[in-house]
Amino acid sequence: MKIYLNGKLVDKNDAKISVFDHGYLYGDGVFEGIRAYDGLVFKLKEHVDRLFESAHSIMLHCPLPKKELEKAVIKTLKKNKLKDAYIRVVLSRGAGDLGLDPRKCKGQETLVIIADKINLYPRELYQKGMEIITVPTVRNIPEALNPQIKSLNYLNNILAKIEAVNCGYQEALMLDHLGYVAECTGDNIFVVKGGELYTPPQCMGTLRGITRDTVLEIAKKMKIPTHEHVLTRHELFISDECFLTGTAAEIVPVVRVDGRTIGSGHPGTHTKKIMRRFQQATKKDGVKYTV
Ligand code: PXG
Repeated sequence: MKIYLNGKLVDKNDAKISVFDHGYLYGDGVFEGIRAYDGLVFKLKEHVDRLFESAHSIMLHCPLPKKELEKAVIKTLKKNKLKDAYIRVVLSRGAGDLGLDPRKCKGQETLVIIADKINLYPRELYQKGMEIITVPTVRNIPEALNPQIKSLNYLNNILAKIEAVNCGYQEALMLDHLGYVAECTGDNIFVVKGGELYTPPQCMGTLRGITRDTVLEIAKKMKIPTHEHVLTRHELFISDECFLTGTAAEIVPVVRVDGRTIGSGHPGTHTKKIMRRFQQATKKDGVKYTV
């Protein structure tokens, strides 16, 4: 496997960065998770735009302009001969000293691109649906660390994941500081009620997921009314259908929340239709390449 590291494609064993990198010392950096489907990088431009927005917000410079970064992603995929892949772009502050001050990172930022295979959950989970649980750890408040910044500091989400796993669940439902539904640890959440689709607005402690946006577009095309609206746990419990969206997980039906059965207890008809339409979208919305 070859890894893109600061302009070079190097062997996995040679892809090394400094222990003084502030990405490692403090989580001072940003990242993106992107997927390629059959030689097409899905929503590449949207992912690169979001990486630049996250970087801008933390005053972090990307050594490559957007178009060059897109090319670097494609180059990494081609080098690894991957038509289907999960791509991780990581941009960190680079090596500094043992202090927080980012001005001490005088050298180059660290830019890494990893292209690999990923299967987050077993296939049958997508047919049977998932059970999730609300965890005590609430999502970071936007005034402290805005969830729109896809930073390398994922402890908030990791703590939630640990709490879910400790209770025997694969995924955690995170609330915001006001007690409204925010999102899961690496996925946005949707419900269907009375044939209409609801998801929390991005201001409520949720990342504006690219899969989330894709699902909203798909639903509009399917003439399903969509609402970006605050949701309570009660509204999840009494929904007809529920599902999660994310680049890594794609679309995961949810059939139980905190022990409450959702709808029939099986993946819903709208959910299954949206899953099919999403699969079709992955075949056209992106940047093509050949291996
Ligand atoms: N919310 C959060 C907090 C995320 O980290 C999403 C929603 C979905 O966004 P996209 O743009 O991918 O539709 C994410 C996605 C994982 C994993 O292992 C997921 C993400 C990052 C790292 C790992 O599931 N981000």
